[in-house]
Amino acid sequence: MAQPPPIEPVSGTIVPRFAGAATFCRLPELRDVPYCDVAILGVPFDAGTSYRPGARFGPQAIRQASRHLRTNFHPAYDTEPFRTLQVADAGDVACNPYNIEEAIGQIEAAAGEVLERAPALVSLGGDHTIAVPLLRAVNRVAGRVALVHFDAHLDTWDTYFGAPYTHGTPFRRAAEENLFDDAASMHVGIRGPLYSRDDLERDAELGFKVVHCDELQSHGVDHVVERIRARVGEQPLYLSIDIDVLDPAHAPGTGTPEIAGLTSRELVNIVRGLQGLNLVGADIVEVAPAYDHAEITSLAAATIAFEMVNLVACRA
Ligand SMILES: [Mn+2]
Repeated sequence: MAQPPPIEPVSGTIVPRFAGAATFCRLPELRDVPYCDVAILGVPFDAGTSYRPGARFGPQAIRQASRHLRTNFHPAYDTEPFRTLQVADAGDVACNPYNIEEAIGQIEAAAGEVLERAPALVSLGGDHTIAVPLLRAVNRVAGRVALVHFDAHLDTWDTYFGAPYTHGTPFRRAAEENLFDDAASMHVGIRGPLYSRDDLERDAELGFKVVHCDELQSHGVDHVVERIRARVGEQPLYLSIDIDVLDPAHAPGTGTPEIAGLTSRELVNIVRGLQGLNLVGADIVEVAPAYDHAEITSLAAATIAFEMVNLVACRA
């Protein structure tokens, strides 16, 4: 039996974009669709933050900002993503705000359930702690992924105040659990001072390559895109995007801002350069709306999440 066409969001030319469903891009909910190609999952967890808290309110802020997007046709990809793919909002993970380990289990289980229905998952954080359970869930269906991590910070520290699971440590835990292919993984956008002279060395021991922000400044977007594409190849790709990779002028609403970062145009253009790669999972994390102004940060995050859907649509 032929698959029915996707259930699309109501067009913004029929119902104004400020009205209608409160889901991501006003999409249908996962429970209301007969099948799903890409699921959007909110992960409102921020008990792993080391400085400003508040990313628990990220998913709803990103959904609210996503109303503004015109989603019928994307000229940069030549796609009609919600017409060629069934995309649906899977709601939020109910995670314990007082117990990090329990929350991690809940996130892993919820992401696993969604991945039983949808082959690709785009998660909205939440702080960066959530990357560990998300990578575990993606790993079970896609194997060891190529991990491309956009962030001002390495996020490969060992512990904070004795805690192993925090928003500064997810990729050390993920490396210990062998969740990504260390020969195909990299950080992009790293900058700023570090806790210790050894931080970069310890990070390199995990196999990561680093595109420092200065390299982007000196060599440009196309060069960075080439480096990523050469490293990832045809492997299943997981993109983890900490919104603080953007300069605070482009993303003030975040927990640990770091000046001299990417512009939103640079980030969007790098993502667009990844067309054709085999994206299986993504997260956009660290949007903390209490520090945002005029939805600058949440609109950037919503747009990036939509770009991710278009990357999947390119291969459909
Ligand atoms: Mn991070």
